[in-house]
Amino acid sequence: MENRISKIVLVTGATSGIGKATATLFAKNGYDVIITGRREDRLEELKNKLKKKYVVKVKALCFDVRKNNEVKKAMKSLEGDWANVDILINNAGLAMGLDPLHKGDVNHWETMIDTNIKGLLYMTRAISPLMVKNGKGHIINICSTAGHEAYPNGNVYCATKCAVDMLTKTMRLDFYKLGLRVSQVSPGMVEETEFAITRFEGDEKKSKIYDDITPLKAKDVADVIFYVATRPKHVNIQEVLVMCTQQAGSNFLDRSGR
Ligand code: NDP
Ligand code: 8X3
Repeated sequence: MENRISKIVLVTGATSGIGKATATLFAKNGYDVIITGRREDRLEELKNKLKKKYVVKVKALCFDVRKNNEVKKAMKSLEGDWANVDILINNAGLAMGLDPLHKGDVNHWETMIDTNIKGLLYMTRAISPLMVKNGKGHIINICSTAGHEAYPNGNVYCATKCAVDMLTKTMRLDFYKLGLRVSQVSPGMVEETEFAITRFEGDEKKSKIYDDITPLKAKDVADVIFYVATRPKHVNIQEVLVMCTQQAGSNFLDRSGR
């Protein structure tokens, strides 16, 4: 294993947005990447593109992070070098709905809890034992400003990201004496993603939340994740909170125009 030249990075939720931009940036820099998501056509398209453009190895795994049996099966399918994931980027996640709690949709809540919290846990449970055995590895969780600050109608989404924040902190306590790094990147608003269209279930009008502000772009967040992942072994960036210039917090947005 130590003869491996390239490092292996696994990015969950690589079919769009931040995950796709991150997988692309790592491939561009010579990493072999494992890309995951539920949309097989997108995974195949990205896999072919990255292999051709950057001449790296790419493995596409199509599964639902909410289903532990699918997670375990997908991770067990990794053979040889692929099994030794150096960097796990727990990115798959979503918001659904933006309503006060008494009007909330319970199915939305369950989807967010199952994806953002349980999915991250299932992935980490599946990947971390080998990292522990190898005495090295880096887990980078994608949280959000929503995990640090409440905003109106954010209720369950904010709570799931708050859980991610606490899991990052507690995982670090579990792993820091075992040679593993645990980091977290918490972005504010990010465009070039499907975040808004997913939150508002395809309603294009409601999803136009970036018209009067210049938010971060997916590749800005990918840059941060890449920086965090490429520090010397003795350096662990525990957390990066990153927002666009026109955002000062979850509830402080300069919407005076792009
Ligand atoms: P996108 O909707 O563009 O990407 C979400 C990704 O997650 C997709 O690749 C999707 O793939 C994957 N995903 C969702 N549900 C599942 C599931 N059940 N199983 C497997 N994969 C799943 O949004 P973003 O890029 O913005 O989101 C990435 C992360 O960034 C999320 O955790 C989000 O909460 C966080 N974030 C986003 C911000 C923003 O403003 N955009 C700001 C702060 C944090 P597929 O549908 O193919 O399964
Ligand atoms: C995404 C950022 O403010 O829409 O996590 O919740 S926000």
